[in-house]
Amino acid sequence: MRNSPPNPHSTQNRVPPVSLLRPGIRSLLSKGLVFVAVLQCGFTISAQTASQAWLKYHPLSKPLTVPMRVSPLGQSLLEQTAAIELRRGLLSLSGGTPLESGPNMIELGTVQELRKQDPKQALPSLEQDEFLISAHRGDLIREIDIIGGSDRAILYGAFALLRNLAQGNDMSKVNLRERPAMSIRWVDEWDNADGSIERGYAGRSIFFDDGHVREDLAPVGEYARLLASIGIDGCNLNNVNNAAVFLTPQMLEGIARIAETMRPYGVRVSLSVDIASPQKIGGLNTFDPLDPAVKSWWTTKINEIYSLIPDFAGFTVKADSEGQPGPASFGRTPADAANTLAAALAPHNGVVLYRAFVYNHHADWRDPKADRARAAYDIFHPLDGKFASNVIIQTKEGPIDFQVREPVSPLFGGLTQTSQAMELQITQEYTGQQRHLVYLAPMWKQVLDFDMRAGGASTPVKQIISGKSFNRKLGGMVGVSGIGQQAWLSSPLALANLYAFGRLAWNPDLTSEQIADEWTRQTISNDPAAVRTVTKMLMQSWPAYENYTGPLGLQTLTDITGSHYGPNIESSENNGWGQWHRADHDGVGMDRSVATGTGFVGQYSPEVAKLYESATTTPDDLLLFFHHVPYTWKLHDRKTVIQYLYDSHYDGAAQAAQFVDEWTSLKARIDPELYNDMLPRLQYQAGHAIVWRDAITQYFLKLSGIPDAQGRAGHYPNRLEAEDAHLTGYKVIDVNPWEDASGGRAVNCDQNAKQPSCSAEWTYNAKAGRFNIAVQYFDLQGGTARFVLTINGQPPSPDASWSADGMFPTTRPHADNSTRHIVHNVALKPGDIVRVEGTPDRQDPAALDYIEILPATSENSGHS
Ligand code: GCW
Repeated sequence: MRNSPPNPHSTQNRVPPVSLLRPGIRSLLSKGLVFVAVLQCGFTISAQTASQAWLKYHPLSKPLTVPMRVSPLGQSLLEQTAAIELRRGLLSLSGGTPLESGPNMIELGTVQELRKQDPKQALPSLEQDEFLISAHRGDLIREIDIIGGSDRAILYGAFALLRNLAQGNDMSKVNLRERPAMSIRWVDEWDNADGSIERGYAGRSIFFDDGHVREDLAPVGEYARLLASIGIDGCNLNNVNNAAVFLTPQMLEGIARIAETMRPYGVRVSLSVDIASPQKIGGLNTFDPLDPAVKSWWTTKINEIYSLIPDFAGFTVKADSEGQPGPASFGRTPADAANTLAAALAPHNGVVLYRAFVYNHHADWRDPKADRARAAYDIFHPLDGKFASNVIIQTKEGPIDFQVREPVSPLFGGLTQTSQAMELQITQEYTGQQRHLVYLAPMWKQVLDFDMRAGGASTPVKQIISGKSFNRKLGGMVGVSGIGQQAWLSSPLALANLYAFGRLAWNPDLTSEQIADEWTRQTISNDPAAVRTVTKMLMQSWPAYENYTGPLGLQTLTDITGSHYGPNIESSENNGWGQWHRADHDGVGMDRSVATGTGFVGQYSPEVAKLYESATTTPDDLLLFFHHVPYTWKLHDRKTVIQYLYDSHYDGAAQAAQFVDEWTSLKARIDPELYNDMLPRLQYQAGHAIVWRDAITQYFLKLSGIPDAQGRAGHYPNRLEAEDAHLTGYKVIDVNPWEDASGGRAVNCDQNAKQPSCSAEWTYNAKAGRFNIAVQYFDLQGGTARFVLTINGQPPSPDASWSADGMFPTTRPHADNSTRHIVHNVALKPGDIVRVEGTPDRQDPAALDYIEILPATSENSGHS
């Protein structure tokens, strides 16, 4: 199947964000007066809405269990927002019941407001972002109070109430008191000023275009709603690379508009800064962080920012990393750079999130002691205690780079006198780029729950980053979000990751299943079968992806110098990037032990190091991250490493096929638009999982010389290779890397005027019957080739002709764009001529890998 185009935007619930309403309407809305009218006339300002994500508020099948009248005690912007959100949500959940005017009500207020109203009332003392929701029932009146430690907490309470109601929970006797575990709950955008997004897979930026802040900020307001609904309080707007331009006066004015748009939702903006800005845009001849002129430049710039954006949250810094300038150029440390910024931000309560992602990407791969995994700890641990109190060290969850599985970064246990945040990726850079379903919460949970045993005590990562373990005021979680104009994250199910990120930053003790369940109920349906099936799919998706990409701690075996998408096993080796797996003829894995390897293991506390130091005690799923072992090494269940590599890839691909069947089982139970949007994505994934499976199993078969005990790897009895076909016009090509194509080769149709199309023909000579025919081809960027399959000159069904119109990376045939189209239920008998005709278009040469004759299935089965 081909990848479907982006989701057409849903038109449900188009109500503009609070920030875009004229003040007059805003105040009427906050009093509840014109809300029905607003809902009805639709206000179609923004095509991109929060209702495309989880804020759908589908009408419930039962009557609401809470009063519909919402009465805020105060007038602040956030309290108004809370009232508006509640009215909007209740109206929609109740199926449009007119707003009540009787005595029953939901009352909103801060602790101070309530105290003012009734000085005798016993009130709890609440922290800044803490809320209490409680129900009171008298003889004549039902009331629900949402009390906040601040007006933002009231907004969080309002969303918590709606979240529960949307899941069908009875809130008539509610008594819910919550506060966020972490003070930093930020999303990072890697948006560029030109509107492109680094590692974004959902179209262009909602913030920037062509060097400016966009005129239309309606989607930004909708995004802020989404963020606030899960308790996210900060949004860093721009890419950590190439950030200097964002500090120009013209840009800052635009950023102030963004801040204004997000402010009604309590989301504060921050910026990534380039440490070389004083030189790049400030006209100085240095950016040495200890130079007085540089310090004063930053102070002036920061004051300018705060004069435009009084609640500006702070800076994120990537320095001395992957070509970005940094303090090392002047012999200064990250602490010197961070503290210079921190000093200028401190009077405004701003913070610096300094990224620990600092490493040498020109490492010597011939040096067995070189190890990128060591870098963060080696650089930052010695600086512990040297950072100003408003500096937070932001560390990626693992020591390499968002791979499908890594151990937890040892730095979390190595900074006991420094505030820390964990950075993770919501955008699926190394995990299938949203074309593959990968629910990441289980992966994040493993990190959050991992006990670093720092100082020999219980110190799970979640306690460290929430500040509890080492008694720090600041700390938290930062998610690189990658949202864009195409339905936020392009794939509807990928939004579960954004949701899960916020929920875990609020409460890292929630389980991934609970979060999947909540998300599904709000987004898809409360139907038990739908909830069960979608939750199951989500929970199985990361293990499945790990199985068919990089099991046993091999990391994602992807094209690391290119797209980071399809398989390219050797791209990790023989270069300075340090994502080495050291596979050779005898064995695989990187020795990071203290005794014989790079010594990385020694960066963990003794108890954790003891676990990883020996290959026999290292958990199987991280074995090859920590050790180089022969292919015949026995895992804990006695299976050999090589056999596990084969089995896991076949299991993972089978699991991906299963997702299609699970999804189709929901057809009658869920919204048809959602159903149809997701189905081709899952079908594509099932096909691409086979590409991954075959690439890695073929590769390790050849390298190890050890056959698959089940005879699958390298043997494809139902396949007819394009290079073996009778070819007209098509030319045989070598695919690079070879494992990306079946047998290492494919055929290309070079366009020329005399011959507008090419064909490959095979004579069928197995038993007669009905079959599915899978055509494996390469769908390149820069053109839309066309294909037709015929049997004895006739297309067997309407689905036998199709266009290669998917959106895949790169412009040469390899695994990134290898995809399959299945023609179902075709009658074949010996002697039949099976022919594929390819018509190239511009840069797309209609390249073909093979066809595969499979048992016939129904059209929407994944097992084809
Ligand atoms: O993983 C790498 C990404 C880069 C990114 C970098 C980082 C923003 O491939 O695109 O740059 O990490 O985190 O800084």
